[in-house]
Amino acid sequence: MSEIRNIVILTGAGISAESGLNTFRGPGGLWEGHRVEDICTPEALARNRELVLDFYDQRRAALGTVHPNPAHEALARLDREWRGDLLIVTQNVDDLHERAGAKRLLHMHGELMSALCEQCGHRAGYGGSMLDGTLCGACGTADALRPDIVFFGEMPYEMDRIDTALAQADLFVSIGTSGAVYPAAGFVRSARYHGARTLELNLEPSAGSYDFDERRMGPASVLVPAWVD
Ligand code: BJW
Repeated sequence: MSEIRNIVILTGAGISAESGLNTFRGPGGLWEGHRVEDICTPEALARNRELVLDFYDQRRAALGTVHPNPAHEALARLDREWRGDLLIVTQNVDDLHERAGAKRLLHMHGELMSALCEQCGHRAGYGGSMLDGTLCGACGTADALRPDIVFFGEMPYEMDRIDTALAQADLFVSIGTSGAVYPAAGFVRSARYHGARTLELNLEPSAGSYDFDERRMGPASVLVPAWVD
């Protein structure tokens, strides 16, 4: 990697699968028997508020039972040791990258362990239930907290920072994502357009697999440490 200085890494649900968290698509990848695209919308939250808040309360609680796997640990090692610029852009709402020790990380689709106030837009770390009428710490409104998760039709976080990093990347690596959801699915083309080399690490080829210069297929817990080391 001698000619490489700036690295952007995109991760998806596949990197956390071997930690025991379900992916969204493919066999068994259903959200309570529904397509994620039908449920993860602001409209569905408005229609079924209690159901959705309860579902995320349970997901938040379940995070405590899972642990980072060798793929998260390898990326955290790379983050610690890489002297050039590096940005891990995760689509995942779990906190396994940070628990493995990654620092140069952003959550473009939000975080399970954070709440968003629908009244004032304040975002803050949150570990409890959103069904108990907790007041927003910033504006004091009750019953206005929702999961800080980017639903379909909402703008992902930190797009300016991501676009800048993609434009400066020498290497773009995509790990464990199906390439079914935009704008993340378009990052490979953007990085290539700006001259980056592109690599996909996945269990099976993603929707945009042939946009990558190189593809390696297998479980993330094996492929990612092998690539990093
Ligand atoms: C392994 C493995 C192992 C398994 N090792 N690998 C029509 C055309 C184009 C776009 C649109 C369209 N209509 C609407 C849109 C836009 C829409 C969209 O993309 N829709 C598609 C369905 C078509 N996107 C949006 O609305 C986004 N916002 C937006 O576009 O704003 C406007 C904008 C304009 C201009 C610039 C920027 C923005 C918002 C998307 C929000 C997504 N939110 C979710 C929330 C889930 C909440 C929850 O957790 O409950 O984010 S949906 C869900 O999908 C989640 C994920 O982050 C995301 C991606 O899924 P991911 O990670 O790829 O998982 P899977 O399951 O799909 O794939 C897993 C992969 O792992 C597979 O490939 C396996 O092979 C692999 N794998 N085991 C390695 N052991």
